[in-house]
Amino acid sequence: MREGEQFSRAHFTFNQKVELTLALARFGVEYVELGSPVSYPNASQELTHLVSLLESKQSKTKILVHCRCNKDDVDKALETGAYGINLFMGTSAYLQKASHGKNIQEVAKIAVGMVEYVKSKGKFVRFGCEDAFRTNLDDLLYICSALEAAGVDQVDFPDTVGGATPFEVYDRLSEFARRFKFKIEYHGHNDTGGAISNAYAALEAGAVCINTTVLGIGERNGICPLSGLVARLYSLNPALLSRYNLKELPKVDKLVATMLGVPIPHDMPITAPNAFTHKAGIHTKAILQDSQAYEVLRPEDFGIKRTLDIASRITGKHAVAARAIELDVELSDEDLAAITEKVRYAAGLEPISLENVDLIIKSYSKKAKGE
Ligand code: HCA
Ligand code: CU
Repeated sequence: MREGEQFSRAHFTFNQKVELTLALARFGVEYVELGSPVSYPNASQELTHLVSLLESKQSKTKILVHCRCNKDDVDKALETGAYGINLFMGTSAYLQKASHGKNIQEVAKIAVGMVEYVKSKGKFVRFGCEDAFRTNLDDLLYICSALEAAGVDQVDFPDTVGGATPFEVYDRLSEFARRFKFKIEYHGHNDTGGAISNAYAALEAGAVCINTTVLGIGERNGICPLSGLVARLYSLNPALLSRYNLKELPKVDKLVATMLGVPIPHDMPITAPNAFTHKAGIHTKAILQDSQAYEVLRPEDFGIKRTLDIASRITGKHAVAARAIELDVELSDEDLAAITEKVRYAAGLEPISLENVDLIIKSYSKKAKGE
C-alpha cells in the first residue's frame, strides 16, 4: 500500500485503506507495507488502527511500516504496534549524491544504528538498499556485511528505476543469497516492462519476499502486479500458491480499480476483462475440445469464466455450434455453415454483438423456419 499510494492517481481514504487491508488479508498476503507515520498528518493514528484491526481479526497478515532511518520516525512507527519496520536509504552513486549526500560508510553507519535500535525493541527489521541494481557491487557488499553483523532480519534489493534485466537480478541476488544469512527481498519497478519476470528471477535466485501492488500501481508506472506474480507462479506449479485464496484475487483487483476510477488494464494477467476470452476460429475449436490447448491458467481456479468471442469476422463454426447449444437451438450442418458465413460477413462490415449473433442463430431454428 505504501508503494501503491505513490501512484499519482491514488488517493486512498482511511476507509478505503481499511477495506483494502481486509481484502488483502482475505487473499492471504503475508505483509502489508504501509507508509511512514510522519508521511501525512493522520498517518500515525491510521497505522495504529489498521494494526489493531488485523489483530482483532486474528489475521495472519502483518503490518510493516516503511520508515526513513530517523529515530523519531522509527519511534512513532514502533508505537503503532506494527510487526516490524522497513528501513531504507539510497545506496547507489546517484542517490548518494542526489538524495542524501552521504557516502556508503556513512549510510552503513546510520543503517546499522537503526537496525540495532529496532532489534533492541524485539521487532522485525529489514533494510532496503534503494537503487541496489545501480549500486557499485563493493558498496553493496560493504553495507550488507554491516547489516548482517547488526542482526538485520531481511534486506531488500530494489530495482528502483526498473532498468534491471532478469539475468542481472538473478546474478546479483544469487550471489547475495550465497554470501549472507539474512533473508532476501526484492522490489522491482516496471519502467522497462520486466517487473514480473524480474520478480520471478529473484525468487529463483533465493529471494523469499517479493513486493507487489494490486494492479502494479506505484511510483511512475509502478511495480510487479500481484496478479502477474500469481500467474507466473501458478502456471509453473499451483501448489506454490496453496496458501492464498485465489478466488479473492479478481475481487482485490476490481476493488482497487474502482477506488482509483480506472479500468483493470487490458493486459493484466488473470484479471484483465478479456484474459480468458478466445476469439480466432482455430483457437475456439481447440478450446472446445480441450481448454488447455490455448490456456496455461485455469480461469475457474480464480473464480473466472472463460468466454468465446464468436461475434467476429474470424469466428469459426465450432464456436457458433457451441453457442447454438447454449441457446438450445438445433441446427443442421448446412445451417451451421450458413450462419458462420453470415456472422463472418456481418462482423467484417462493422463490429457486431453477441446479441446479433444470437438473432442470426435463432432465425435458423426449426421453429423460426416453420413459422
Ligand atoms: C521509495 C523507493 C522504493 C523503496 C523500496 C523499499 C524503491 O522510497 O519510493 O524500501 O523497499 O523502489 O526503491 O520504493
Ligand atoms: Cu519502489
